[in-house]
Amino acid sequence: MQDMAAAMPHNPTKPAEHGFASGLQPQPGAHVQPASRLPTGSTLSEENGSPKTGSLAPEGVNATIEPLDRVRVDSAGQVLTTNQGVPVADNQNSLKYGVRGPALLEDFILREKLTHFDHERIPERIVHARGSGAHGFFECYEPLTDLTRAAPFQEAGKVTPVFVRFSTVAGERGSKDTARDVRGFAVKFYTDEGNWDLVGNNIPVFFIQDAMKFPDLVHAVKAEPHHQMPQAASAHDTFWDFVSLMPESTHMLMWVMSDRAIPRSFATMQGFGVHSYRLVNAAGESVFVKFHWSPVAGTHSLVWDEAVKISGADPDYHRRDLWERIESGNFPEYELAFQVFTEEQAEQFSFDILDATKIVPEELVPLRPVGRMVLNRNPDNFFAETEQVAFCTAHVVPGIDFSNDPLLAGRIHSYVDTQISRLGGPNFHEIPINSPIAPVHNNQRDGLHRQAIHRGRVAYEPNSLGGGCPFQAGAAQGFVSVPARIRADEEQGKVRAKPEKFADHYTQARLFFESQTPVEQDHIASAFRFELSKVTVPAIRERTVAMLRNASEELAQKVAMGLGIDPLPEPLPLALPDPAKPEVTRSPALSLMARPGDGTLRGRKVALLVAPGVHGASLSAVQAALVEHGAVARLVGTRIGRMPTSDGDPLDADASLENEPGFLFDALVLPDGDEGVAALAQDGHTMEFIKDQFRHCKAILSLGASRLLLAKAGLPVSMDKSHAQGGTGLVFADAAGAKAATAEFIAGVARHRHFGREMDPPPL
Ligand code: HDE
Repeated sequence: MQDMAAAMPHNPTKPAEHGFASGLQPQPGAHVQPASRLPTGSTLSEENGSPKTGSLAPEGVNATIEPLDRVRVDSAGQVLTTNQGVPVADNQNSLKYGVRGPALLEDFILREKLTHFDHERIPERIVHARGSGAHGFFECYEPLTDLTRAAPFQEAGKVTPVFVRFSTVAGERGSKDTARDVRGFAVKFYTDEGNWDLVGNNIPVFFIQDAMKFPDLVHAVKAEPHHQMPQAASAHDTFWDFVSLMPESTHMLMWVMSDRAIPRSFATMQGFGVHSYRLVNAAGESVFVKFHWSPVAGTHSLVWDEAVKISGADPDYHRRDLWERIESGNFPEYELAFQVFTEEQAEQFSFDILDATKIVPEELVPLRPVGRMVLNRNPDNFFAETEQVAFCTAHVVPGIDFSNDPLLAGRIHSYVDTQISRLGGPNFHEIPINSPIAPVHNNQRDGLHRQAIHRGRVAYEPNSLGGGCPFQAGAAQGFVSVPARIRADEEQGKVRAKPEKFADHYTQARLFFESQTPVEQDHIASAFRFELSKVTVPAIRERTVAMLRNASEELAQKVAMGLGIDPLPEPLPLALPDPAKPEVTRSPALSLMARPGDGTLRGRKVALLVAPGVHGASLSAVQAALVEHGAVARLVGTRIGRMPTSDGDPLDADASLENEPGFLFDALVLPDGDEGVAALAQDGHTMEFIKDQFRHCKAILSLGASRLLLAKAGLPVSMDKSHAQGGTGLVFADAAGAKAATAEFIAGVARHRHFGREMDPPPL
């Protein structure tokens, strides 16, 4: 080492500088192998190691692991090189003529490093720029060969690897996770017969009916072009100007103003294919299908005040939640269901199944569960996988086909087109995360960044010089489009127009609103009020209220009242004055409350407050019970570190009231112990913490002396009961009743929220 150091260029006037001479570098051969060093369950980011140590997929169910292995890079124990593989002697100093002299142009090492750095960023997605991804698998429950020949659905237990990317729509790549927005829910199935991308959202309808309007919609919702504000928010003039002039958006607005648009986590939201697609079986028979993903953990959302606060304290809230669930083995899981209906049934519906602003109510066509998806592996590298993944509605496999939805038609074009500029050319399918597991053979050649080295002189078909290969698969094996007939064509010819039922803009908006629970309806009204209160042009606010009157008089009135609009404006004229009578006028399945989940606490975060002098044993008992039920139970202290307790061993707080504020947790436990409670009572953060937990309707367990804290926070709770207060989610425990109270609290956490105590506006 000494000899080497002497031979290396270094700055003799700064001996402590990094470099071989500094002594800070590991000696050659002394590199520690990360694999032996990483504790089980630690994350890559923590350890900067490269082997995956999170819970890996059960063997055989993550086929992306092996194909991607050929490109995974592990630098453990390796010497630093240039991109040409030349070992780099000094990674600290550029090449200069003398230590104080000019830098030299011949420094190819510096220039290569800077040039690569200068081009590290690629254009972000025009929509859905902010996203988080995960690997996993899809498992089929039973053979569905009567419906489809698509490879993932051919046998019970058939496993297909997937990569999923969740996203917000409007914000830029670095924007906050908890914006009020639609969430993308894009799934890439690496099937035996090529890649199938189900590029969906967490809301089953869309703002517009025709792809022609998509650029207008996106221009309206994104930050306004003159001053580039607001970021990741629809609460501004141009969005509401556009949608209030597009009554077809009313149904989608109801969903986007509901709590669906502020999910608690990616693991607790549904996903939908949105459009009607087709399933095609081996005999070529086809039916229509709508795709639904439902989370096993239940559908849970945030409340608006919480979402706003989280966006400041942890803009990566959903990304972190997804990462941590997977690292800790609480794998997000979703059930896939089909809604299957025939062409003849579709013709009888009161709405048009080609209209993406309409759902097919579950009461009309029930959901048929067909399989489950488990996300069990975090990406190794965000850029290589989550950023470079390219989803596309045109990626279908034999057994899946399109409907004539005009929005879908535009999408089939748009995704490939955008990838060509975003990923720098036509060969993005060769980027490892995008390349199929099924083999690729065709005569497409060349282009920027070509990876494959095609052998031989044949790049055309038909050929005899290559033995006719690659040869056409034929109808039995290859993709065949459904030979669907288009009846109206002959009378109408080419038109720029819509079918009549598309003009019924309000029936399903009403269905959605009326199917919500009163709490959800209140939240929808408050969201409209909030968003429209940010609109500066009064005519836009009034036009929106005029539009809402056609969907729900009650909602329109509430919103108008909140905005000081009196009298109500005339309802907007109806495009279709006499729409068909709907089959269903209430659909309980549309409420978030319809899917409470599996009743476990998996993935929920509970804060247990600590300060020097709390009673340790009672708090530890609650913590153990929470962990047993799958919760992440963290000790949040007046500071981090060890805290003496009143009764024995110290407790170790790994979070503080300052660095993990209350709204980041799903529930709260307040400790017993006079001294500790007094210390907590002196810290203003404690009061904020408790008030937020209360205001956001979360379960609270108060042990022994901690009642004092609730009283000091001025919460409107009766203090003389020793147990749960009905549906309020507040549980008080004394030493004798601690076990029963803990059980009651755990049930309260599983219920997610206790809206019985919600007040609008919030009390002082
Ligand atoms: Fe997209 N959409 N979209 N979209 N979309 C994109 O593709 C587009 C629509 C959706 O995680 C873009 O690679 C058009 C509906 C998701 O990478 C772009 C129309 C639904 C994602 C594009 C729609 C979606 C995108 C931007 C109307 C739900 C993120 C970058 C005709 C069913 C995928 C990119 C990911 C991304 C076009 C409407 C879902 C520009 C033209 C409806 C989840 O190609």
